[in-house]
Amino acid sequence: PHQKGMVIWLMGLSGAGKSTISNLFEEQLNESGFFSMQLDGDEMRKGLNYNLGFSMDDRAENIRRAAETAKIIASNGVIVTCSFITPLNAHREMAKNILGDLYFEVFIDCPIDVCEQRDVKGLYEQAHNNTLKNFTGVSSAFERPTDPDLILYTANSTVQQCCNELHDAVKNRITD
Ligand code: GGZ
Ligand code: DAT
Repeated sequence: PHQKGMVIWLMGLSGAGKSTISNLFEEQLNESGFFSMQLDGDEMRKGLNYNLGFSMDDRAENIRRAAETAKIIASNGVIVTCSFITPLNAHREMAKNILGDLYFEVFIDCPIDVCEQRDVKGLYEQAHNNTLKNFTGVSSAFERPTDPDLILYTANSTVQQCCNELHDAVKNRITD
């Protein structure tokens, strides 16, 4: 089958499961012969976006650059999975405006107390100690998305179940 490019935009709190789902999804796409790539906040902030922090203006610029980068890649027929917190509705609207028909919005939904219990990188503890400022969900806003294309609940389902749901939701869009 002929592959079509698209951008799967995963958003949600730190620790919700964006990177974990993106990693398994990409692996499974590539195993089935699709060509996919991942972009994520952590990686982009080490390179292209090294000069950006976590003020709302910097987050907006981080997301703008990520969306423009994803657009270039997806326009070449690649399935791009983007993992960014994307905390505000305004950020989501910007990504959608940049990406147009390429854009597919997925809310990785997980209660904050579960993210805090996971505390994958110890950042919630630092945020509560106030050694890390402007931390999403603790000391910086996260607006619940109002109209995502798909919601994946990670608190009571496995990574594999989430990837299956994601695959079902996009399978008609990645081939022509
Ligand atoms: C939120 C922060 C912060 C603050 C560092 N607030 O769990 P992680 O580590 O890997 O994911 C978080 C990542 C968020 O970057 P994004 O580019 O996705 O954010 S945004 O879309 O809002 O631009 C976390 C780490 O960076 N991190 N400090 N203050 N997350
Ligand atoms: P994020 O990239 O959103 O910051 P992460 O992928 O680094 O989050 O961490 C998510 C943690 O949650 C990781 O330890 C795996 C665990 N987890 C449990 N169930 C999950 C699911 N259904 N989907 C994704 N991650 C899950």
